[in-house]
Amino acid sequence: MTNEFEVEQEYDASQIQILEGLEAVRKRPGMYIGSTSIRGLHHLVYEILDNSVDEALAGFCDTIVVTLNADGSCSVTDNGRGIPVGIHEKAGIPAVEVVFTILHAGGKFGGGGYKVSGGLHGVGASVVNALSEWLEVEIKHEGKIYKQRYERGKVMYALKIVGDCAEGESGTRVTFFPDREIFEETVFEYDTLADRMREMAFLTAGLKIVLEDDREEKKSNTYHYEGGIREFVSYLNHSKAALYEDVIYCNGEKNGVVVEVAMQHNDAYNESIYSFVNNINTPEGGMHMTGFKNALTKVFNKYARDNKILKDNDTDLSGEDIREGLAAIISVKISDPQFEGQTKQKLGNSEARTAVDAVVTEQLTYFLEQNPQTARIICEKSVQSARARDAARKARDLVRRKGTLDSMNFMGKLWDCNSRNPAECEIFIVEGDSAGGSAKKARNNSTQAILPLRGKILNVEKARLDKILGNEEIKTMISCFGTNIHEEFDISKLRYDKIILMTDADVDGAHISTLLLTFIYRFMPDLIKEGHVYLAQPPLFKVEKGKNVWYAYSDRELEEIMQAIGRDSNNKVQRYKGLGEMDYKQLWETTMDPERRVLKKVLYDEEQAAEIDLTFNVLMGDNVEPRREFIEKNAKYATLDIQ
Ligand code: TTJ
Repeated sequence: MTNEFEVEQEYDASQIQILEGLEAVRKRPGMYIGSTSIRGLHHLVYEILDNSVDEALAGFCDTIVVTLNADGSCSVTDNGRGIPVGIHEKAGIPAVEVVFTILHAGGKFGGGGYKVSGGLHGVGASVVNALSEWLEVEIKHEGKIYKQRYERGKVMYALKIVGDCAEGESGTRVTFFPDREIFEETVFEYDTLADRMREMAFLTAGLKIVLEDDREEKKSNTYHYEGGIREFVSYLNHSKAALYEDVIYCNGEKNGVVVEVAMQHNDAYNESIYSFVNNINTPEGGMHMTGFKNALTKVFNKYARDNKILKDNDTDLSGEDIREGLAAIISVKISDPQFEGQTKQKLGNSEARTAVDAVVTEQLTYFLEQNPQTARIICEKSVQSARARDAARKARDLVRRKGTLDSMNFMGKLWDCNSRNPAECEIFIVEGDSAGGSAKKARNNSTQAILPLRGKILNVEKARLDKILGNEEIKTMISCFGTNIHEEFDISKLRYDKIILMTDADVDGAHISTLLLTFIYRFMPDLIKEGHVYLAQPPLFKVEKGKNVWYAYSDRELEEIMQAIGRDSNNKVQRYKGLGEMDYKQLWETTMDPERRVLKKVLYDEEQAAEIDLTFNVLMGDNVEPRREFIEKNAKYATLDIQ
């Protein structure tokens, strides 16, 4: 039986091989797109989008429209040459059918160029097809509109002409509906896709990418940056105060590697440096990042000495000093990228180090000679950073010599646990002495340590290292965790498997948690990336009826309890204002007992690295305006705590 789409399909050996290939994808989707979570769902979009971006990089497309359709499908439309519709000489079927039905047959027709698609996760459009309930491709080419439809990878009908278009018009549109049998979640997240569209547009100067949401909440954003990564750096610095007007830009090609670098210092103290290969984010850095850092240190030290900013007996500026407050994007295009590292997100090609080092050395040297004022500003900031780092080192040494950074200092503050096996230990960072006292009484002292915080900790986003290391609460946490910080960080020294922030369920408690997360993110980010940081979830309400007690952790849960037990008069509902209102038994059973408590794990999505960095700075940094904008934009997600 066939419907209007299906035709009686003769399956010869090649078709059977095609179906077996796509079946393999459906059997083990995680092997092809990493996971079937929301991240895997979004990778379907990136996989299709990358093909259109390749067409833009080849110079034949300048506009891509990504549409989240009301029916739950996603369309990607470009104005490129259009996927070829001619018969593929080896396969004996149209080239476009090869792209969508034969595994890894993607890539670009014709060699050369720097493919974005087929990169790190580049599995080819056929994988998207196999994991879609249906997929339709429409191509405008030489006055005709071609169309083909597939269902779970199976061809529904041969490529056919369905209409006419203007002679000179060309392009490709792919619409796919993710398979609900495969994906846990099939509702696309607009903001997540928007972040990647913005990043892709920054990385591809001149390319216009439009993201449209035609579902309930209709909206659209256009990302178009003629300045490319120079505008990316300005975006990274938009919530900070730049130290000089220009964004420093270097670009060139060396031994087949296309190099683009943009950088600008701001008045903050952390580095925001992101690297890409063929528009693919490389959070673990690699050879291109090494080449950049080598060139920067070499060029600025030479400039500082030649211009007597560094005296003969001064020690060299360190890379960290020069990169303090630096926002930078390193983008290289290379025809055969080798990905290494723990998550295969580190560039291994040594020619990229040579190329980036050469291009940046040559062009940065020229820029500094042409812009002595800017050069001096950067060198002097680096010298100040070196002095602050020395002061911090002296503070650390002094503190260590006084024995207050070793196991003695935090004895007065930390109620440690008896076990010395980090895998079973956890430390509660508790707001306030009264909650700290309850937590100490409540805890299992074999595996649970308690560190009470006296008041709000320093906002490290606005402070320099020497001041931060002079702060008692900060020093104590560094000592308690055991890993040290920054380049001396060693996760194997972590003394607790779980670092649990336990603060009041009110605005002040949220603020303290945010200050703590800022400190951990800026000084020991791998604690978050490796999944060691959690937020305790104390109850919001206690409901008593007769001898029975219930705890509610949200307004919705309170509602459910009230409906379940009835709302008669002898119900007593207590809204907890803080942890201190619970006695230690209640604190144990509701918030600390591993058998009964709920913890929120703080997650870190590498694909959102730049956005996370920016968000911390917007929320915790000096500039009020970007924070106000952020709050206005996100207020709808907040659950207001009206006292
Ligand atoms: C390659 O060079 C020959 C002419 O066709 C070029 C090409 O493949 N262009 C192209 C492919 N433009 N857009 C695509 C494409 C677009 C989407 C949305 C999805 C896929 C798989 C390919």
